[in-house]
Amino acid sequence: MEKMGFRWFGEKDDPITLSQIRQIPGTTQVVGALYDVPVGDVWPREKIKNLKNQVEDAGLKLEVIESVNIHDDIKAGKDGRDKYFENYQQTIRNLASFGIKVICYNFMPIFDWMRTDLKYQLADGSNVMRFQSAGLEKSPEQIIDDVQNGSNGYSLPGWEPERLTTVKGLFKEYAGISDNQLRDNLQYFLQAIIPVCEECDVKMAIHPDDPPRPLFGLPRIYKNIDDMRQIEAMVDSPYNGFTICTGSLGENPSNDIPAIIREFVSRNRVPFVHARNIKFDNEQGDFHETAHLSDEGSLDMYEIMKALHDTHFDGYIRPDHGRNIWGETGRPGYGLYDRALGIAYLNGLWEALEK
Ligand code: CS2
Ligand code: MN
Repeated sequence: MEKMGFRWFGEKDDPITLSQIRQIPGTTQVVGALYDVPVGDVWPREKIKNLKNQVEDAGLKLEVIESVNIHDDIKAGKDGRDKYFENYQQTIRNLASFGIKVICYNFMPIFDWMRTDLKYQLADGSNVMRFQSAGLEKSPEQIIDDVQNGSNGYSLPGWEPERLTTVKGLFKEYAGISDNQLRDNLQYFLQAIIPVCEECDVKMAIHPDDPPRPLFGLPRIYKNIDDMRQIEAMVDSPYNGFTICTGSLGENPSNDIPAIIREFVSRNRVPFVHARNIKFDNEQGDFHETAHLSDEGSLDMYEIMKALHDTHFDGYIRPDHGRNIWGETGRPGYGLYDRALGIAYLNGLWEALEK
């Protein structure tokens, strides 16, 4: 696939190098971000330029940013959010001037994805992330403390030790915010930034809630096809787009991913796809992550790729979380080897579809 990418966490934080990424066959794009700019601040041109140059010097392209995160004042609809809109608009302009075409973001209150186990061992000896609802009976505070004291070494995104004190306060700010209010806050944000996106030719691509179900009483608004239709209608523009994350949406067994792809790719609303598989552990929808292959998980990756092919998808795509294999110990879900195998597999399916 022409715009196959690989997520990279930057020189400082990622044990994987750009030259390793360059050697994954069929990979042309790096999906990157600045990790040292506080949420809500403008991304400085100089830093974007450095990242861009690094990626291009390695023989790769940087056209997708994941993520430019959204300040909680915007998500919670606080007074004073307007200054963050201006900052976000400026960040879009700065990114556009270095050739960025897509910005992935999410609108999950407080956290990014949530798992209860970052190092679950599969029968083959590899490690993956797992989600069990039983682990969630505890209060968020208790879970936060457990994660903080956990032995995994890595924290969940948004649960980093330096952020945890603020996080406890943030729960109060979201108390009583309904799904509808969160939707209004997203619409207000999109109305402020999409005109700038249109002007700069940068597409926004919202990432699904992961897992796509209510958590800790916090509102959640991108869980299924109905949510997507509501988000699509908020601002009628192809620049108001989606990241279709097959794993995240697939974590709800009633989401039909090929049908979602067929509907939204046909309407030109999908600039970015995350392709990965998961496997359900029981009827309650507890799941763990797996290798990308259909046979390894519960999702039919052939049908997913076929839906993309049939709808002439020509956006950006990347493998998502993989297993940690072959002795790898880095960031959960973001090792080199299994994601590289994922790329080879996805490109193989695509070549067969093309022929
Ligand atoms: C990613 C998300 O690691 C992942 O699962 O797909 O963290 C994603 O980067 C964000 O939700 C997008 O803002
Ligand atoms: Mn994803």
